[in-house]
Amino acid sequence: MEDLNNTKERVIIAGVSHLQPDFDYTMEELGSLVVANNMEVADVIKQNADSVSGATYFGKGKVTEIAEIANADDVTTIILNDELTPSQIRNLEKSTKLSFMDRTELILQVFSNRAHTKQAKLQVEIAKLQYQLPRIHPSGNPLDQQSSSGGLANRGAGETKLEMDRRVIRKRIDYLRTQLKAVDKTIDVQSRRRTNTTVPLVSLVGYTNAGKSTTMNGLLNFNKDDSEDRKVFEKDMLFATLDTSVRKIDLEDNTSFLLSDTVGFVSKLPHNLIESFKTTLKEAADADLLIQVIDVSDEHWRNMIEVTEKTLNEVGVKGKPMIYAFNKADLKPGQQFPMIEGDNIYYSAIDKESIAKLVDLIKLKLFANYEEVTLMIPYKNQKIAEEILRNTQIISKDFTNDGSLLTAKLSPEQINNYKGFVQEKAPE
Ligand SMILES: Nc1nc2c(ncn2[C@@H]2O[C@H](COP(=O)(O)OP(=O)(O)OP(=O)(O)O)[C@@H](O)[C@H]2O)c(=O)[nH]1
Ligand SMILES: [Mg+2]
Repeated sequence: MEDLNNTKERVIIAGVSHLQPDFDYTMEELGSLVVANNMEVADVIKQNADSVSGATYFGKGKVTEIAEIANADDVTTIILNDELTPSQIRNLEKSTKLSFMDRTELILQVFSNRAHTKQAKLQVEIAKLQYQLPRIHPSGNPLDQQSSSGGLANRGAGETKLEMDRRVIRKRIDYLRTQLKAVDKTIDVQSRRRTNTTVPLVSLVGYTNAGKSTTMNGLLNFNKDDSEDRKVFEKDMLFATLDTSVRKIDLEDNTSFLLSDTVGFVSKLPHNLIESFKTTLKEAADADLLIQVIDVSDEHWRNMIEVTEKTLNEVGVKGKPMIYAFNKADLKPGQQFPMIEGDNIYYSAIDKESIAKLVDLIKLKLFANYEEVTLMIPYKNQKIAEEILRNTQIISKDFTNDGSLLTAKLSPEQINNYKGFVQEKAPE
């Protein structure tokens, strides 16, 4: 969202190192998340300590220092690099009179601002309520307005206000889950599984801002009948994409595949959020091939691969064939591109030649187990002949007295589907 009035809230970001090897990097990223949430970083405070304090996250001296710096900077909000316990936040707020927001809440806010589709909105709201559930307390809880409408009379005997508030939140989560299920179902029905099972699915995955959507648009451009309205949204900001888009890419040789673009990852992505986004990531789980897009011009790219693979594991996406697509090679001095090395490609999503090379690699990976077979399809099965002509790479066709004689490259699944018509397989 653009801020036209330029009245961004200034905040301080702060964190304890507690033996995290990538501490500095996660702090830098916290700064980017702050910017993504339309706020401004006024100061950065770090504490080097092997562990966090159970009561206040920071050590005592640091808490005093934070209060002083905030005062001098004229800042009232501190953003923390980890997810804190509800009591840690309360203790910090009590002793400093400042307000504290942890990394989880910040990420939830960014997602909340970015959510446009009904599915994304529901997913984010569920994750937000789950985050709030253990954190509400009788004073100043977020659902005061809703819960007060029932009035005292509606409360069960002995039920405290806190219990009632929690009950209201749980009910709301249940309600939203039912809604989400209905939306997911509609989307699933629209998905390729119902309409076309023979076209392989390729999923773009990776860190946020790596260039997944730009890569998708590059591949759409490459498509033989490209049209503007099939493009997806790409922008230099964290979490530009929150939902999944699937597009069919038709290649010149009559092969095609479905391509999906989805939400990106970030380190310490809240568990609740990952849970709620599982359905969004379903396309990746169903994919025949994953393209992990990596911003190779960012010095932290190794870290980003690690986070991406850890998150994919968490949502149960394991052991899939993968292309490592090192993007933004144009921004890395001295990096040769486009260049393929095994399963790796160095490329730039905004460079046509790069996209052509990427297509080569996709084809190599995707159609590696395809075989050339000859089929004789009697004219009474004309529909099947049409299906093959439409969906596969045809090597030769001949319309004989007995029927259509087609030689085509088929997947093992297709060969099985049409096995009654297969005449011979080409020699290995
Ligand atoms: N110079 C250069 N810029 C690129 C390249 N690929 C992507 N970008 C830019 O990087 C920014 C992020 O690109 P997106 O495609 O939106 O990234 P994404 O991975 O979809 O990000 P999220 O949807 O936020 O997860 C945009 O400003 C793109 O124009 C590239 O190869 N070279
Ligand atoms: Mg995107």
